[in-house]
Formats: sequence, structure tokens, C-alpha cells
Amino acid sequence: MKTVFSPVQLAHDPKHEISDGMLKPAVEIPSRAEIVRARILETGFGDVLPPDEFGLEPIARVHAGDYIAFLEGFWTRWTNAGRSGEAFPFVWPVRELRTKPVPDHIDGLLGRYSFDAGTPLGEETWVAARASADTALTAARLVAGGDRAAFALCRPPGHHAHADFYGGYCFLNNAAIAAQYLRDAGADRVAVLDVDYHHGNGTQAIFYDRADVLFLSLHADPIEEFPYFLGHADETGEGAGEGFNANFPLALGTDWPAFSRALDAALERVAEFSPDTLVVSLGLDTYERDPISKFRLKSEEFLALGARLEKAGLPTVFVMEGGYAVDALGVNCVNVLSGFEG
Ligand code: Q9C
Ligand code: ZN
Repeated sequence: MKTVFSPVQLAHDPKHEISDGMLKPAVEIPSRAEIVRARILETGFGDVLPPDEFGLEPIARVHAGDYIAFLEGFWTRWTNAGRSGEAFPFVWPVRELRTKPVPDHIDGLLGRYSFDAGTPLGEETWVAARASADTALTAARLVAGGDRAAFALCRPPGHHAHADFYGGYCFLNNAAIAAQYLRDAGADRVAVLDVDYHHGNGTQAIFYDRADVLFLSLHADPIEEFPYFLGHADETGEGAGEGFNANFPLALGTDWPAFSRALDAALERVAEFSPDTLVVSLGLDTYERDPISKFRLKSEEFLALGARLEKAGLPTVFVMEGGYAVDALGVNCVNVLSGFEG
């Protein structure tokens, strides 16, 4: 299968993040993408193509106009306010606080358009996030055009980004943008299966009231793990989307046997739904040595994950999400893809 990647995605190069209640070195860093690209080339897995430019329209099918304008204009506002370096929000409109009117002040805007302080926003974030979305869109276009599968080597990742706020290292929801593109290109039903260690809260929320996009997520139980406030098993969709959302929260320490049982259950739901296309939010942070995660998948077991996904028998768009054990990320990611190819 083909891989899509743009070096513009490397421009988002954060130095720090707030996690564990303090300022720490950033883990969602450019070398993540570089090591995966290097592994694809060194194993001769397939061609690596640059993305096409799709413009803002397919992004605006998923994200709010004011949010897109905020991201686009952020750096100018930030520097006009006399600030420099990467930005972190610190105040949010929770519970009784109001989301309207939208504040004029940059710190108010940062809080309005985010949900955590763990996601550094810098000068090059917008250009990189756009390139990452173009990468997902190009992979979706390949599959819409008849390729059995394609790999979008996305970075920054996307699945935590909602229609109008960022977080969890994510700004534009690449998988959701790809799924919506596939619908607009003629697919009647699209399933998004999220196998990242963290719940795909953004993707879930974007499609929560829709019956045309089934969202399924396997992840660490949010009672114990980020994003904490979404991802429980009783979230099944609402309105027309009731029954078209399925969460599989798993215990910390989950290994491949338990993970693959949940995967089988999720893929059974996919088969019942009978989608035209499958989008896989491919996080590799389920790896046993991931520095921020607590599942126990081994490198060889990612081959089995890919093989199991292939058995669904669907045109498949892989969209990279998390995975922070950089030295092993290339092997683990290409194991999934080559397991799929058999
Ligand atoms: N102590 C993705 O995998 N911070 N995002 C966790 C750990 C947020 C992960 C703090 C993790 C976000 C795309
Ligand atoms: Zn993750």
C-alpha cells in the first residue's frame, strides 16, 4: 500500500508540554514521523507520496469556521499580544461559565478553543496540522479511487480534536476529515475504528448524532486515563446516531489476548454495519514500552493486529494517531501495515 506524508508536518516542533501537573519535555515530536517514514523506506514497504492540497473546504466539513479562523490567526494574535514561544491555555469555560460571547483576549481564546493544557500551540502548528489533514485526505482519495488500503502518516495526530477545540496533541481531526471526505465522495456508510491507547473523544463527538458514520474505540478506561471525561461504555450515540457509537474501555495493563478479544467484538459491530470503507485511527501507544501509556502489546503482536484488520475485508484508510516510544514506533507501525498486507 502507499504511504502519504509531507515534511511540512515536521514544522510543528514543540519543546514542552504540561503533563503530570508540570512542564515536561514534549513527546509528540517530529522524529515520530521521521522514524516511521525511515522504516517504510528501509523495509521497501511501498511508495511514499506527498499529499495533494485540498484547501479548507473538507476541513470545514468537520470543524467550525471560528475554530479554523482561530488556529489560522493564532500566531499573529499571540505575537501581537507580546508573547513568544509555545502557548498553553490555563482557563476554560467549564460548567456555569459561558462560551459566548467569545473573548477578545488571547488567553480567553486559548481556553475557548482547547480542552487541555497538554497541547503546545506554536508558530508552525497550523501549517503542520493542515498538511497532516491533507495527508489523511490524500490517503482517503486513494482508497475512494480503488486502492485496497492506504496509510496516512499523520502528525500532529487528530483523534482528540473536536469540531471546535483542540487537545491531546491534536488540532485537526484527520480521521474525521477523511471519513467525511469518503462520505462526500460517495460512500454511504463509513466506520471509524480507533485502536489508539486513548479514547478518540473528538471523533466520537463529531459523529455522535449520525447514523452514517459508526465510531468504535478500544482504549484505556477513562476512569483511569486521559481524556478522563469521555469514552465510557454507556456512550452509544444520540438522536439519529443512537446505536452508532461503541466504546470498549479496557483496564490498565491490557495485553494482546484481552485487546484482541475487544477487537473481535468491535469488528463484529463493523461487519453488522456493513460500511463501504473503514478508517483506522492507528495509535501505536498500546505498545508495552510506551512512555505515557499502560497497555502491554508487543512489537510482533502489531502484525496480528494488522492481519485481523485485513480480515474485515474492507477498503481501509490507516490514519496515524499516537505512539511515543519513538525508537520502536517505526517497527510497530509498519508491523500493523505489513500484517494487513499478509
Ligand atoms: N501522564 C494521543 O495519543 N497527556 N494523544 C497524558 C500522561 C495527554 C495523547 C499525560 C496524552 C494525549 C494522540
Ligand atoms: Zn494515544
